Amino acid sequence: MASSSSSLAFSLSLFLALILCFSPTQSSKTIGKGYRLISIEESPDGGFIGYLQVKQKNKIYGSDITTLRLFVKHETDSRLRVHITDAKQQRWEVPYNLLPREQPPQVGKVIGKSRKSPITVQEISGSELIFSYTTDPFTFAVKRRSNHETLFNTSSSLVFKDQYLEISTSLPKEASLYGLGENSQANGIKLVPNEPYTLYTEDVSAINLNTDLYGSHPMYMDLRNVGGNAYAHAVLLLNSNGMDVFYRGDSLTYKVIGGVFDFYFIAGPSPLNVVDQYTQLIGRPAPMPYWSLGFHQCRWGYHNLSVVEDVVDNYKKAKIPLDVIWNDDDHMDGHKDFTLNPVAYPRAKLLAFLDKIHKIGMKYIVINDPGIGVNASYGTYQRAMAADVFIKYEGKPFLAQVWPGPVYFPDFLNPKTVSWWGDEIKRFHDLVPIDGLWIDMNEVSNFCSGLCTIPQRKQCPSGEGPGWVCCLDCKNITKTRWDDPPYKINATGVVAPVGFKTIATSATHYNGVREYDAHSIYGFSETIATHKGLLDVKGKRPFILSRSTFVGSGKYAAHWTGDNQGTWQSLQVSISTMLNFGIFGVPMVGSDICGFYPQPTEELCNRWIEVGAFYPFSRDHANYYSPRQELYQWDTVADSARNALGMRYKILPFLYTLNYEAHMTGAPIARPLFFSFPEYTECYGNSRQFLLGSSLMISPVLEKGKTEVEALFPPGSWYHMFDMTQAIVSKNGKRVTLSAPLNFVNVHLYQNTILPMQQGGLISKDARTTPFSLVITFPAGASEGYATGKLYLDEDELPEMKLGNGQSTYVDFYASVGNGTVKMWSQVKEGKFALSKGWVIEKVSVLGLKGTGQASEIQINGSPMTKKIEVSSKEHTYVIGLEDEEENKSVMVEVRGL
Ligand code: MIG
Repeated sequence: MASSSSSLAFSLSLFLALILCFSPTQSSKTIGKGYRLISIEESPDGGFIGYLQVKQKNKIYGSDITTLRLFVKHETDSRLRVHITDAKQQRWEVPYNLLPREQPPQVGKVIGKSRKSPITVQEISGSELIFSYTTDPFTFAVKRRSNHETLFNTSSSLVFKDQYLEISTSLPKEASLYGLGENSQANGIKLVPNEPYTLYTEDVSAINLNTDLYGSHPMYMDLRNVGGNAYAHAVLLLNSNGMDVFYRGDSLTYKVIGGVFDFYFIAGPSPLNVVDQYTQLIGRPAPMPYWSLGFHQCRWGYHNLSVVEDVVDNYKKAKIPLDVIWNDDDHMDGHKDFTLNPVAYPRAKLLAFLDKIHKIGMKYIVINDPGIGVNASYGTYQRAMAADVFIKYEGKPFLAQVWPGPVYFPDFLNPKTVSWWGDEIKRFHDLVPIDGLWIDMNEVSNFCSGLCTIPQRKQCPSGEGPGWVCCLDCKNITKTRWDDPPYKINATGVVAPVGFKTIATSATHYNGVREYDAHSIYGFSETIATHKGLLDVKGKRPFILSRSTFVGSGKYAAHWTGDNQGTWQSLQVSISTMLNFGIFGVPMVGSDICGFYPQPTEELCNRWIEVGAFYPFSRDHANYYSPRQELYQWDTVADSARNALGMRYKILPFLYTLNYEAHMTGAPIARPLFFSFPEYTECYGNSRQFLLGSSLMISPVLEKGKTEVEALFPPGSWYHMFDMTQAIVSKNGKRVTLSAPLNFVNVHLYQNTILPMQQGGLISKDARTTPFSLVITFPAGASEGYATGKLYLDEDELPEMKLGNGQSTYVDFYASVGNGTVKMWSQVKEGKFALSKGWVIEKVSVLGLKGTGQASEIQINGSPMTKKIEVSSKEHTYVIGLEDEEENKSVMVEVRGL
């Protein structure tokens, strides 16, 4: 069973080793006596520069760096940076060209005059975050000004060696932590003390719980309820080297095998403020084309084009929405990137097929792996060799093996590679007009470990089946301290040395950069190059799906959570991984719906599409060896899909507006409940429900045999999306058992909301042209209330997503009820675009009104409204046309006499 079996076996043993060897007390004693602060003063750029002297050297994990340079700067009102590095020599840092940010002053020259500072506690105040420190030993703390809480406090000593950095903070017991991934967290999003959190990108299947997976995001959000008020902040350790983060409940310790300490403290104080400030630093999430919010069907093993055509037909027949059809590597010739298999995917036929689906607005995406087949007659390889783009080992391209057999890996840190890659994308696009690219195996994954050569006699197979077994002649490389670092990450280091099934860590990138340092940014650098390539070729908003991610990947790509299983546990875990990626600034995320391997039961697939229909990125994908699992394969699943995806296609304008919000402010599309209810501690760890935006709550069934679900309802009124006359009123927050028959998913809309909807359809392009409706929710039965909502619309394939280009419209909707009158008005920015498209609001539904009151008069912009289609006791529906709307004028709807 292809890669899953190898990674499964490996991962199971890794898992066991973790259980056996990880203990919470492991090396919790610090090594050495830390550093003494010998001077500190203001630097010309408004920061502070200090120097630290080691107090007592030792040789554990290498020798200490004698003098460190401390740089502290309040970069913004809400962001404090604490950067510690070798005072004399430049060390490896996440490249500033990949992740643009302020540069700290150069090391090597002492800025200003050194002077002895008084040996007391000192403070450097910014606005909301205060940096305080002690001098001997040097420790520092970060405090929140407004409530005097200590957010970070490195009371124990600092360790700084070439290949081992350690620092700890204490934590109060009310801190609840989220983040530190990529990791499948069986216990949900809230971090659990004494579980290992290791960050190093690896091709380890996502079914492995609590182990490092494909991406590295050394960031956590800390949410605390202090005396009834919630405060959230975040801590990013911007470092791409492998690390273990030990969270013990009352403390957190970083053990990092290289780079520098580059901490960013993000003040919040709300969870939404945190992601806003965080993505301001690391890059705002990418705008997504409208169609990418539609449903996607993929699988590994669509053996030829007819199968693909058949899948598209069957979706249509079953009346299940489908926007995008995907190919895994089946379209390739011998698994080589940028090629077509002439027999299974003959070009002329493929072009005809694409022409047909493009005409109706459907899209086509294919996979692409970083490994370039070593094959003298392969054009991509020839051009790569000519441009000298590969990662090297001892001066020669580093040899690895992936699906095509022997491969070399492009070095995306090299600008020449980026140009070559762009050219390959262009050539491929000329061959096949793809709409996006799926970049897989970019951790980077290698079937072999160590230094390999192509065996003389043996033929190295390519392809499925035994293709994933390493067939090269390889030997371990242990000769350098990069291959065998003194401190082993993975909590134990016993099972997965840093070069295991990837590039040898002593291999070199552009400018002599070591794989040891750059390993976890491989996927990130490939993502940036792919984004540039697609944008240059198509001139349209790129869609990229990447398996490996790093801090900042969300600016370019969507992410799926990798190889899961058709099990209830994988379904459950998918929610926490998705929610974490929202916090990481990668809001376009989802898991393989119905599971990658092995196949789901029919019941599970029903439940999965009911969750997956609300993933920001919604795609059914399966392994080569899995039976077919398209949604139409079972009648019950088809039914569930029509219900759940039917709802998704009606709320597409809302999802698209969330995409816009994400792009503007970093706000996740799918959010943990605490984003909207941070004061309500009951919901802090909740990973069985989630919100889309601030107010649409999904409460799915996640267990076998259940037709009911117990759901938490934070305080307020919640309206049933599939039957708007039903509401759940939760005064102080409560758990409610909801009925959930097999084909039904519970989705509730919170009070105070104006939700823009359309009428749905089978392809987003069609759904997009249907009339709009607005649902206004007031607190149930309240005589007074308000509601707000927003809507963003644009020409969705423009590279940028913004106002001001004449091809977008933004509307803020407001409504209030009071004195027996409902008022609704809006503020339209650049309404011309929406009007030019003929987009109108046809219907407004008002939920939560008291009594059965017939409205005596309804006004729009002061004039009486003519058509009234439905007034029931709980739902008041009116038809409203907004055609006469003038640029930037408000539209006012008034309902009187209730
Ligand atoms: O070694 O391209 O996670 O989604 O179907 C397996 C084949 C390579 C791993 C991806 C999976 C994809 C598969 N790939």
